[in-house]
Amino acid sequence: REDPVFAAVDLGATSGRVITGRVGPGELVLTEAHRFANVPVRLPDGLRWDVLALYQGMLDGLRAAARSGPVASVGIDTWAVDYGLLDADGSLLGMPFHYRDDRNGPAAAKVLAGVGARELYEVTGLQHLPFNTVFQLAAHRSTAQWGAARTLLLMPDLLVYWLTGTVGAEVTNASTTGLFDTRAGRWSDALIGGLGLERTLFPPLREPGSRAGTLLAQAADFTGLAPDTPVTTVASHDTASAVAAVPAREPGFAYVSCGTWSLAGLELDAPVLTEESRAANFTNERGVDGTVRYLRNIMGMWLLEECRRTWARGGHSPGLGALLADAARARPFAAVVDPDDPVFLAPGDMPSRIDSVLARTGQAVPDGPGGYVRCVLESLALAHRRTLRRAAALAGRELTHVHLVGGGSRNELLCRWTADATGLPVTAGPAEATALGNVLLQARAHGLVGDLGGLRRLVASTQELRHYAPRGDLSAWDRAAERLEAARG
Ligand code: LRH
Repeated sequence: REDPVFAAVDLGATSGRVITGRVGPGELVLTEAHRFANVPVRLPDGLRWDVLALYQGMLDGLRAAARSGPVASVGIDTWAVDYGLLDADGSLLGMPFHYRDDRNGPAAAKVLAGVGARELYEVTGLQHLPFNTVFQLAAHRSTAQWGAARTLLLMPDLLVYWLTGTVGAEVTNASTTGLFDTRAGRWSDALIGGLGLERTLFPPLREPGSRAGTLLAQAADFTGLAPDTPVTTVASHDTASAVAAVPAREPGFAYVSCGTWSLAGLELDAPVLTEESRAANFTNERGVDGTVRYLRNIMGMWLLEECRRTWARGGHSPGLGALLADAARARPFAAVVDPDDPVFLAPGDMPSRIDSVLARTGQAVPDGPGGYVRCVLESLALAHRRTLRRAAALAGRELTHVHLVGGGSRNELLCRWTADATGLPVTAGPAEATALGNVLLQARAHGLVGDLGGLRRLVASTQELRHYAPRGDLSAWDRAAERLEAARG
């Protein structure tokens, strides 16, 4: 008998993919069945996700997966915080907003004037990001649509609903809404009520590993998957799936899940809800098996991706390989920026924004694209260092080793400079940590792998990893870090 195959639907901010994973004793093999672009659309009333294209891309991918052999189950993960609203008939009301839409800042200020940032943090343990669901809802409430809304579904839950007809809220992702009580592990009735939201908008919670349902006939017909194929609830927040697949052999590791965002932090047993932690803007998002993802968002490869899009619009599109080679040759520490600067959040001309931050902080602008890429990657390495050190201090832990997972782990300069800047050994890979976490949670639900430790050992023993020992001059990074702190003010 062949080992079973699980289909992971993994939607990221710039692309979606359907990946199949074959899991057996000592075996974990991923195959990409289908990849498609995720292109947000700017409507007159805001930046939206093209959720129909995403759904169709998912169906096409599942059909490709079905052609390669029997599929034991399907699991879906996406980015966090964003949602669709259903009316009383279960129909989607409008296209979901993109978290980078700029309606959220003013709405956040309004919510905080009512609840208070401290109180919000004590309950939710969530870092302040202007796009947390709680703030998006405050903006959404003033629309005509709102009166018709009966159910809120986070992005992966919406896709599960279209696939199975069942409604639920997966917990790792629910923990990013700003309406989830992190200690109790439930929706916070007090916050929901206090903000004047209908409690019935929020569906019952689902734990990773449970069964969400089976395919609706139309989805089975289109994809060619068996009609009784289960859709398994995975850690539907992509970052939670990625952290579940960190190839750590021991507990106590630090991680950076690096894609469009860099999510840098630790895995803890219990949340850290102190005032220092709030002031440092660390989040306590829920991981698999009741773990806490104690981390902070860093602007990540978005800075580089958006630079490349800007250059491409100007008719200049050097390949990534050439850009990185130029960056490796560019002058070290010529310019550093704080990736957390809110000016970088919205889509747009990133090189000009970097220029404006450099002007504000009295630094010269880089010399050509390679210089910008060097600036971005060194700045990210410094942000990884600052965030991991701060996480360890706030959680009372020691840093010994960093795992860098996700697409960014393919970027050798970023891995090397993260090792050099932190002075810690870095293990890079797997690049497909999120899809692996998705597959493994399904496999576990089917009795194939053991606890989180066992699952991670399987990743460590089957996936290709690279190791970076810190080298060179830590004091040069110390000086660059001081410059950055001074520029932050
Ligand atoms: C990464 C991610 C991150 C969230 C952001 C919205 O893809 O899920 O964890 O903060 O997207």
